[in-house]
Amino acid sequence: MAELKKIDVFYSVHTFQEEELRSKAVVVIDVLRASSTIVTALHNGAKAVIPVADMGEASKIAQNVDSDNYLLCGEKDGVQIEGYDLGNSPLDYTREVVGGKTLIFNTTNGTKAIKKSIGSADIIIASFLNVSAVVDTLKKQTKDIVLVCAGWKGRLAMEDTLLAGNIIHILNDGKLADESTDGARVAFGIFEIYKHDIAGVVHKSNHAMRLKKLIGDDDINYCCKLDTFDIVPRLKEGIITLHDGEK
Ligand code: 3SL
Repeated sequence: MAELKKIDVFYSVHTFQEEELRSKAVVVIDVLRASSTIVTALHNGAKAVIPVADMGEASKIAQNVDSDNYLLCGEKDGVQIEGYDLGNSPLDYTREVVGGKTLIFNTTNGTKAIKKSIGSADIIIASFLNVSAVVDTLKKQTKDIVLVCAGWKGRLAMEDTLLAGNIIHILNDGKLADESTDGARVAFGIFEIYKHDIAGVVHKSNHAMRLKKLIGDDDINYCCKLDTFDIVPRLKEGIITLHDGEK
């Protein structure tokens, strides 16, 4: 039997230090909605996504690039930022809108999680939309794996926890390594309990409730779809593309 992968799970941007990720392979998870949006945008032909930590960084980059080729995208507390070309609804990132463009992407938790992971050995982006492709990539990974859930302002997010558990579950054929970390045990256990009703549980999550008040159900339904895309976005030198990750 293949050896079970050693995996840790961090539950929000605030629960780890950058040093803890050095030499690790990191998977960033923000189901609602940043990682789902990144996966969708790249699938729909966006050239690249530049994650930024805040509005200041976003506008600095935007001022120095040709606006015909770049789009300024993102949200604050779920709402499109004034003056931005797009918010954070994956449904808006169609081929017509994002094809050939580089996206400067600024979100409340997701892009902060990605930025904080810079410095690790490898960084890929996971959502339910590309979970099997992510697992296939992780099967070849020789480094220790850390699943970084973006969470919400320092809190655990149920939807991210479920995806972390789903990744561990598929990667280790439904088993948990004896020496698993507490983080991995919790995510795996939550997934085991709710695996037959992922969408139902995501819809009841705190973040889904917040989003429903702002924009309704459509994004949540979309972000719960499994294995829609066979792609793995990867961050290199500060830019997310498919070049190294596409299978
Ligand atoms: O926190 C984030 O990065 C966002 O994905 C949150 S929201 O879904 O746009 O509200």
